[in-house]
Amino acid sequence: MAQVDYSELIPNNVDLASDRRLKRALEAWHPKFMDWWCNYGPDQYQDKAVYLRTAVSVDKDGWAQFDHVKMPDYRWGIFLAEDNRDEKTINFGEHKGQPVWQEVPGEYRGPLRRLIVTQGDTEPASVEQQRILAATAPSLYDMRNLFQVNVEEARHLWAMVYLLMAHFGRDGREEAEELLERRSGDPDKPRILGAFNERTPDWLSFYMFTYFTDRDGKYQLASLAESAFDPLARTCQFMLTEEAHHMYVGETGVARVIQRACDLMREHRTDDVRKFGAIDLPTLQKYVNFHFSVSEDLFGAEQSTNAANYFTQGLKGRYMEARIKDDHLLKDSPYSVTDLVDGELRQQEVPALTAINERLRDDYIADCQRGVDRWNKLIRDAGIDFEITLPHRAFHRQIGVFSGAHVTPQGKVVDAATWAAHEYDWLPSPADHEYVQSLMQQVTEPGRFASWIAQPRIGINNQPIEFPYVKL
Ligand code: BYC
Ligand code: FE
Ligand code: FE
Repeated sequence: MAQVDYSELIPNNVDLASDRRLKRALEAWHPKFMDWWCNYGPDQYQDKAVYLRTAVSVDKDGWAQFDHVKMPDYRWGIFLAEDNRDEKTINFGEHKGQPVWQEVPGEYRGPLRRLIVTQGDTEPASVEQQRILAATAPSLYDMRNLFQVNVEEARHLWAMVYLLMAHFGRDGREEAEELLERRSGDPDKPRILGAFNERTPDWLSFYMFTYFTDRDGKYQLASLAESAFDPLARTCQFMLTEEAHHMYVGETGVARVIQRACDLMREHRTDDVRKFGAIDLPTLQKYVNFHFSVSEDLFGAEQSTNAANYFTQGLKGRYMEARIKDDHLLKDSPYSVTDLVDGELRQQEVPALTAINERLRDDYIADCQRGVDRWNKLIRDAGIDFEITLPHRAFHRQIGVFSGAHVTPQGKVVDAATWAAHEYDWLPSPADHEYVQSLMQQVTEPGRFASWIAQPRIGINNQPIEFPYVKL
């Protein structure tokens, strides 16, 4: 391979040029990453110019540069958020008040490596899940957003690989290789977390995924951004700037599907918008039920000693740890969790330390609800009597205390037969999937949109809606 100037090719603020060992490790990994990207990243369109945002530095001017680039030429950079505080100290846990760590303490090598690998694994997984969507993009604007999300998730993989290579020696290099070897949905070498082995077969699923599952990313990254291991904290802080756009794609995507349905309902005075090639609100509700419940699972068990240890050791904090008004040790604090006792859902006080996962899930659910409220406002403003709701947290769970139970979206525990009789009232049925799939026809004329989705209110980076976001 020709000599590559890595400090040029990989925009970074980690002084890559002067770290020869790290540079060598990345040089060995880079071609494997490119192989993965070309074979398991976006299918086709790799030779098309896409209007992408690239981060070339972490400051105000550098982190969002827009230009038409071909995806393989995207500059996947390595950035840590700047932190100018000289004496930054740990905010929580048994090391509270001590200086943050610039190197991995020997006793926490195992758990830190595991957290970084779990996080890192989700990033390429989501790219694999979204691989075939461009072929059915409802517009060039949407196709561009898909590719933007994909290149940034790949950058998040780079971010975690950087940490593994810079701080975990040979083990880290091996983990970096394995991150390229597991595959979403492959029974022999699946991705680590459940939601990342599900399929994302259509664009409604894509918007739901970026609304609900990328939002899990926001909360997990935010809690890792509190870590006493400072390089991890600062890496995650910077990743969060990109996460906002992914959730925007999800929230506005779902909103536009709702808008289209409402417009047709009003225009034709009917609930049956399928006749007009749109997605009816009850079907959309089922997709909400599915993606919300699958994403809730990503927070782990309601009560977890792993999570308690991560907190006490200072590895993973709570959402906005510094803003919480308590002792940040949680030795004797209680926290109220929903539990399943003798087949009934009950509130229980448990030690706050073991309820760290549940607390983060609570923050997440409240955040999910805010967007749902905005969707409902669109429906109300259209004069339509329908409300989208988040299902009960115990509904359709695979991880944690509710995983064996059958619970309705309203939070009623039912028997297996009742569940089976209603499953497809609550979750998308094969016929729903088939219907949504039947709508997925690619639209490539600039400024035009598929029948089932309204156009966005504004373009990307102040460009008009009919801008050639992808040059085909
Ligand atoms: N699937 O004690 P518990 C993102 C396992 S999304 C499969 O609760 P703990 C993104 C668990 O490993 C953000 N297994 O677990 C979004 C444990 O196994 P062992 C992703 C699961 O340790 C969109 C056992 O069950 N980042 O960035 O508290 C696009 C006991 O559970 C699952 C992170 O998740 C599951 N869902 O783990 C792109 C942050 N849940 O030890 C990107 C990193 C639990 O008994 N990860 N298990 O064999 C973590 O912080 C934690 O590992 C968990 C909870 C949140 C996953
Ligand atoms: Fe990500
Ligand atoms: Fe994301």
